[in-house]
Amino acid sequence: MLNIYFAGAIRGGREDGQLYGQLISYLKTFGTVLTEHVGDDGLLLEEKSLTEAEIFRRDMQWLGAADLVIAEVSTPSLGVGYEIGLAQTLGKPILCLYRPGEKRRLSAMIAGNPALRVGCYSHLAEAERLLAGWLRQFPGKGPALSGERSISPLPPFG
Ligand code: 6IA
Repeated sequence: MLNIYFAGAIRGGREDGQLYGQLISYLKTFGTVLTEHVGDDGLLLEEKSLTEAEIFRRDMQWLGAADLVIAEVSTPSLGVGYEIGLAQTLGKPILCLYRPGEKRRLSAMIAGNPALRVGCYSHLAEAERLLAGWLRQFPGKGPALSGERSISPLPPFG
């Protein structure tokens, strides 16, 4: 089963929080989403019992364990940008999802980065199609199976 690291803005702004939750629900049919709290304000509240250092350490461990990273980048976020940069250094396959808007333009550090796949969309169904198409290249795709947990090696990305 795939271990998926989903990144989305938290302190960058929660305007898309519900959308993250919908994307995460969809991603859960492909594997384990390590960062479910990003799309769930209830779970985020529970994070308040953790120190900032504990959150950082745990997220970095999850990022290291992830098979791939999906980042919703429509709401600019320092944390998401940091995670994308680190994921690239770690050699993780990365898909960025972006809703073009009139007020905001995507950072050139993302839009101009040849190591990233940026998928533009305007509706949830479109984002789901992008995700399904991108995830097709990875073994372990498809609905999560109960029982034994096995992680297959990834094909080279590019
Ligand atoms: O700079 P941002 O806060 O927008 O960064 C968001 C990104 O950093 C997400 O993709 C998360 O993976 C990670 N991140 C930032 N803050 C947290 C957090 N608690 N819990 C988990 N992951 C985080 C923040 C404080 C909470 C008590 C509301």
